[in-house]
Amino acid sequence: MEVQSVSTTPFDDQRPGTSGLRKKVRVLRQRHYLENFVQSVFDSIGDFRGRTLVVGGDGRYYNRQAIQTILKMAAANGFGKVLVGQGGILSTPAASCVIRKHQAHGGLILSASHNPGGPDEDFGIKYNIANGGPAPEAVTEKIFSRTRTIDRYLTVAADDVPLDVIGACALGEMQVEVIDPVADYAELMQSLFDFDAIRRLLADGFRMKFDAMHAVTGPYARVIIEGMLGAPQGTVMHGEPKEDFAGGHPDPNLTYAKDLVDIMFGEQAVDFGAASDGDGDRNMILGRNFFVTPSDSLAILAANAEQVPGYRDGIAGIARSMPTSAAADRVAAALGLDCYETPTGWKFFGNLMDAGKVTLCGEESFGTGSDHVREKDGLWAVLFWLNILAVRKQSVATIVREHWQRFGRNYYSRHDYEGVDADAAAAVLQRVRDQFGTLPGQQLAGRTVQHCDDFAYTDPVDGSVSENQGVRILFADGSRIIFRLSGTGTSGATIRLYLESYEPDVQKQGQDAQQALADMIAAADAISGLRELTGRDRPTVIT
Ligand code: VG1
Ligand code: CO
Repeated sequence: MEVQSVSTTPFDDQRPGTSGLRKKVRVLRQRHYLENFVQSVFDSIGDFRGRTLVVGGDGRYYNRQAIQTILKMAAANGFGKVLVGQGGILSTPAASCVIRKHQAHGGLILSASHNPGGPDEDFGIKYNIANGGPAPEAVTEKIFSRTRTIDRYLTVAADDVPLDVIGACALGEMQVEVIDPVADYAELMQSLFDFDAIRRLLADGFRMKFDAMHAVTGPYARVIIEGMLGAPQGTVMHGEPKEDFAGGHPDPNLTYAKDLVDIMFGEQAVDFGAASDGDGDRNMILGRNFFVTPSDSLAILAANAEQVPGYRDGIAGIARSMPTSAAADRVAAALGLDCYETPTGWKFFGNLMDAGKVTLCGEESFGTGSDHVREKDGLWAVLFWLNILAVRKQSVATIVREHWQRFGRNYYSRHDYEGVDADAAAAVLQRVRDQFGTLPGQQLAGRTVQHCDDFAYTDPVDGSVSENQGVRILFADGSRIIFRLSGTGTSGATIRLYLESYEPDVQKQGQDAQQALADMIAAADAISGLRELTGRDRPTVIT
């Protein structure tokens, strides 16, 4: 089969963001656009001749077409083999698992995660390295600089590869193996959690619902939760992956996972509810009439890890992204473990896990995971909770309240202002920055400002430095106000305002978070001029 070298010219703005390149489908479908990016990846990842590449996606619109393009380019560029999920499906954590298990050179994951899908919506592509995790900044910068000089890409003229039947076929010199997208992942989950105990819990009348949001986790949850763990059929809601997520927004939060939230806060509430996002790496955990914040969830998993077989021998350390609440820090301190604070995005956790410094990681944005893979993992978090529930035999709410009693409660909220004018968004952050010199020592929201900065991170393993990762106002009592611009949006800018205050007094732990944080919210607006500069009078989404 003849390799063709197709001449091309660079596109503007192919810089990978928080997790890869995310664009509107109509942008990605421009002639040569996807090819340019894929070839730029291949030109930036070292010698892969004869080695294996993993390819799969969340099943959204354009997934299959993109995979066919990638397979032909992989063959032309000299990969030995591509492992591709049946039907083009691989959740992000499953892709990470497959890369590691089969010692692949890396993988291409096709997803725009929690962003909507369809011809007028979003698509994305991300490269993961041999450890199964997102490419670190050194690699994404190399890819980006290659996109600016690229002048040719390599492909082969061939028929499309059938993706729906498990088995192998040849594409030129390269082998394409269509694999069961669930099998390797399910086996890994079984090795970590006490499936017998969870099976008994479910057989004893414990009721749960899992909302796959018409996205990638449907097949995984059906096999694992309804199949292996024996939950009744219908436990998995919206379990059929759809190219447009049935018109929904596959983001597992209180706003978008509405059907599940209605059940869990209504008269039909069951003992446990959970949801995952478009590509299966996020999770939301609910009890009967009860929402567990992702920051608390990380802290609770860490505090209960010894009850789970995969973590019985203890955890090495904990890492959280900077905007995530400090609830996990308190658990780490109590257990005598190190706790690391990284910039937003999973790529920063990989080095820490590879070096054996941390076992559990989490982000406030509904992401939790461990060193079993190098991505955050939605179903893993759900199974971790089920394992704890099976051992402790208490309700979700009781487990969380007992945690607050012991460690104190970190009141926490994130306010997102989506689709804001980019200049206005930059001006909001700049206005806060301009006060860095005068704020420390001042009283704000009844607290003393201690320190302000632009968060910067020096990787403790490789020494690389990442600057400008969020504007922070830190208070003497541990409270925080943080402003950050999103790196995953595809239209306009998104301002994220993160608010946190610490409450050790059990008597005061029962408030609504928005009420408990009301002074902080008002102070954040006063200092930044957010409403005035953006013309918005309220956030788009509050979590
Ligand atoms: C958001 C979240 C971040 C997460 C990222 C990818 O990024 O805040 O915590 O790692 O999405 O998640 P940003 O730059 O928009 O704040 V996923 O599930 O979209 O891969
Ligand atoms: Co995701």
